[in-house]
Amino acid sequence: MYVKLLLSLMLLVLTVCKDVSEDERATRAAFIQRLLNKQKHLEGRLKLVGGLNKFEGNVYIYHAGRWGAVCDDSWDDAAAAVVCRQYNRTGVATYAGQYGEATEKYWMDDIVCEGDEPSLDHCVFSGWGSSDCGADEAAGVICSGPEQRAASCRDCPQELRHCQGDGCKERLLSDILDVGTSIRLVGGRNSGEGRVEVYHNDIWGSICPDGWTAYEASVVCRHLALGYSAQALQTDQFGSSRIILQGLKCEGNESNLFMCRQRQVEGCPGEAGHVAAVACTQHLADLLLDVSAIERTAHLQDAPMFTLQCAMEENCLSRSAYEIRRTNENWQLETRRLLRFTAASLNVGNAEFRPYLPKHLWQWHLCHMHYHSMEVFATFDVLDSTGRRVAEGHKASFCLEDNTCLSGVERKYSCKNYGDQGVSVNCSDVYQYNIDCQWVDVTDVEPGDYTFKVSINPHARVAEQSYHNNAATCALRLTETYAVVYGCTLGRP
Ligand SMILES: *[C@@H]1O[C@H](CO)[C@@H](O)[C@H](O)[C@H]1NC(C)=O
Ligand SMILES: *[C@@H]1O[C@H](CO)[C@@H](O)[C@H](O)[C@H]1NC(C)=O
Ligand SMILES: *[C@@H]1O[C@H](CO)[C@@H](O)[C@H](O)[C@H]1NC(C)=O
Ligand SMILES: [Ca+2]
Repeated sequence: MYVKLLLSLMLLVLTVCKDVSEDERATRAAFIQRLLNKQKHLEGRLKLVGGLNKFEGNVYIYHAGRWGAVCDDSWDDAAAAVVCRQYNRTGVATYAGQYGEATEKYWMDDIVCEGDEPSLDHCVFSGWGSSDCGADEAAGVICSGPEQRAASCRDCPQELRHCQGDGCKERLLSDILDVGTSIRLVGGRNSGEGRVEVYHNDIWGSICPDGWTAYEASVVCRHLALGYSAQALQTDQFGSSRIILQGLKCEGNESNLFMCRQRQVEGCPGEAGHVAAVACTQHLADLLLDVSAIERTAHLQDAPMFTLQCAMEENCLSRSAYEIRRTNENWQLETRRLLRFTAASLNVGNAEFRPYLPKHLWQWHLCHMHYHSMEVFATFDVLDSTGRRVAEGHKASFCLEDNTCLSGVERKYSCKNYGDQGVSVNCSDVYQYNIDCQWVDVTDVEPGDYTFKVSINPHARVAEQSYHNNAATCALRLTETYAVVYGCTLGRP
């Protein structure tokens, strides 16, 4: 009986299908086309859900035909800046489903942005749909104010050469603060921490938390002879006072705060009551990038793509490689041109360098069979004479370990077997040129003279004594057949 019913149903379906007229088929095709167009149009689009207005809420992103949520692991204000830029606003991150639980599956997780990306999917993340987050881990943003004019200068290069207009004017702090002014820490649990106050026009006041980074905080600790900055805080936990200084910008190597500069900014965005604060310490790690190892080992390798599958999974190739894989049946036989080099960093500080993510958030990388404890430990860039990136900046994830140590020092950290990760004092973390992903994909770069820049701990996520030994800026000559890297100098990322 059921079988009979089923058969007649199938027959019915078959008849219906067969009877579709040309017209109907055309209508359907047009419908599907419209649907596809809509999907294309929406791809990468963001929406904010659950807030009081359209400028706040949990973040949802449209990809491959559906909306998906974003998980708050690694979510921060840099990511919020990318989201809010699409509303021409500045923003701060919210966590843990502040605007309700995620109502869609997670599309993105472990997002790490620098803040200047054109859209969220240009940030580093774990891959579409790859997430282990619960519904209560939805990431959100609060986008505030119309973005100030000066905000477009947030990434003004230190020398400001490329900046024009009022928003980019800078002056030395010593030009605007009273001669003999001092600075102090207030409200801390000990003399090494607190909110930072400066004295001006007969009052002590606070510093705007917007733009307060490890670099400014380092200078404050040095200025007060309190050692190094372990944390740059934007907080009200040490109380607050009227903000009288904004737009502060330091290189990080100044010996006192008055050698820093002030950018002209309008207003001081940030949470009410929050001010710039710092925690200083006498004990901190300090990675020193080995520039001679880069010069000594840099060379080209042409590698067939079938040997690069792991690398592709970890986003170590430039975009054209993925395009080739998508469009070319024999993509495995295509080759990529890789600029390989060794990156080694010695901890010359007086404390261990530890990853900023706690162990339970480390990511297992199946391809490379180890855990990554920092999403972005190093960046590799090839720039042309105008400073434009010509090879896609590659943000390498790493496992950190003691590969070699100075004599008399014992190796402690090892990536194997979910071991603890870090770099001990007087030990080096070494990424040999022959390790997977230890390269820049220069396949699409024309022969010529370029600048090659390697930076470790580029966003100062882990505090160090100095950041001016974390980046190598080198000359790169690329020919049809070989590459030379020379004249490297050490500086700040
Ligand atoms: C943001 O500003 C740009 C340039 O001023 C403008 O073209 C764009 O429409 C603005 N976007 C929104 C969402 O207001
Ligand atoms: C700080 O470092 C920059 C390079 O990043 C350098 O030009 C400048 O002279 C240094 N300043 C001090 C005070 O050492
Ligand atoms: C690290 O090496 C320096 C220079 O060789 C030495 O002065 C220092 O005591 C060493 N520190 C440790 C913890 O091994
Ligand atoms: Ca360093």
